[in-house]
Amino acid sequence: MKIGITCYPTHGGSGVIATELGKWMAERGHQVHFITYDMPFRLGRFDRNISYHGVEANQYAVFKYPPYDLALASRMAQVAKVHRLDLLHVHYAVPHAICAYLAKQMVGSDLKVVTTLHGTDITVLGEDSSLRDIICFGIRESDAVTAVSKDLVKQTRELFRIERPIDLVYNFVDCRVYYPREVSGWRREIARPDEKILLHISNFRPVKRALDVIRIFHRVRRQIPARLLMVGEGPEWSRAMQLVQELHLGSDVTFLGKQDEVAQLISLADLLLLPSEKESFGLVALEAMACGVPTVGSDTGGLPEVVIHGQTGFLAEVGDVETMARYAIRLLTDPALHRTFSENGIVRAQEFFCADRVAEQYEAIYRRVLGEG
Ligand code: GMT
Repeated sequence: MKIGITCYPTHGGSGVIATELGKWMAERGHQVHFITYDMPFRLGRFDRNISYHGVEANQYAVFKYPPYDLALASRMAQVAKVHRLDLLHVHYAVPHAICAYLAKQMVGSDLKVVTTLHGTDITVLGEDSSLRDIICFGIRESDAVTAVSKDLVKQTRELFRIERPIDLVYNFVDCRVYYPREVSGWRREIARPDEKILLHISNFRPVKRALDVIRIFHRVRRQIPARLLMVGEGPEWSRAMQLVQELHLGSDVTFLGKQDEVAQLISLADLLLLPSEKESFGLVALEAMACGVPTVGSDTGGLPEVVIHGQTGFLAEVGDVETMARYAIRLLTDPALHRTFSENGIVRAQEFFCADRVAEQYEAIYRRVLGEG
C-alpha cells in the first residue's frame, strides 16, 4: 500500500504513534509518505520505504494568518497524485481530517481518508463552538475513524451525537525499545542507593497538572528519601519550578527539559506520576508499564484502560494529591508489591500493547477502506 501520514510532528503522544506506525508499515513493505510541517522527531534513520514531504505556509502581507491548512491540503493532494497514494491516515480531526477531505476532493474519491482521534481534538477543541461543526464534518466525511480508547469513542459519540462506526485501536509501544533497561550505573550518578526516583513526563500543559506532581512529591519526600525527575517543557514549566522553590525541594527535583529517547530515562525510575485532568490514553504510562515502572495517576478518560488500578498502578480522583501520595509511598516502601506491579505491567504491555499486534489492526482498517478486506 501507499500511505500518506499527517500528524503534529513535535513532541506529543499523537506524533509518536503516527511516526511509529509509519515506521512499522514501512518495515512491512508499504510505501509511507510523511506530509508534515516538520520532520517527525522519532523518525530516526533513513528507510527506503519512507519519504518526507515538508509543508510550508508562507506569510503574505495581505493575510493576517498564514494559510497553513490550505498549504497542507494542497501538499497532500500533490503527494497523493505524484506518488499514487491509496490513502491518507491523518492524526487529529482538526485541521488534518479537513485538509485530507479537501485533498480528496482535488484528487478523486479513490483516495481514502482514515482519521485517528487522539483526545484533545475531541475533549478540548470539541467544546469550542467555532470548531465543533467542522470537527463533526471531518469525522463524518472520513472513510474510517479510529479512537485510542473506549472512553474516547464514548466521548466522541456523546459530544458530537455521532452514529457512524468508530474503530477502537489502542495506542502501542515498540517492545524492542521499551523494556526494563540496565541502567544501574547511571542511576548511581543520579540518586543515592536509599533514594527512590519518581518521574513525570509531559508537555506541561495545564491539563497535565504538573503542579500536582510537585505537591505529590512534596508529601512523598516528607516520608522517604526520594528524587523527582521532570521531563518536558511547556506552559506550566516555570510555575512548577517556582513551586519547587516555595516548597524548598530545590535539590531533590531536576528539570531535564525535552528528551527524545525516553526508554532509558523511564527505566531509571521507580514510579511515574501522571495526575492529569484529562488523558484520552496516557501513552507515557504505557511506555512506563513496558519498562516495568508502575504509574500513580488520576482516574480520568482512557487512563484506567491502560493502568489497571491495584495491579499495574494506582489511580485516584483528579486533584486528590493526598491519596496519590499515599499510593506512591505504599508502592515505594513495599518492595514485593512494587515487584508484582512491575511484572504485571510488563506482561500487560507485551500481551496487549506491542506494536505488532496493534499496527495489524490499522493495516486491517486500511484494507477494509480500500475494499480489500
Ligand atoms: O496530551 C497531550 O497534551 C498531547 C496529546 C497529543 O496530541 O499527543 O496527547 C493525546 O494523544 C496521546 C496519543 O494518543 C494520548 O496518549 C494522550 O492521552 C492524549 N492527551 C489527552 O487526551 C490530554
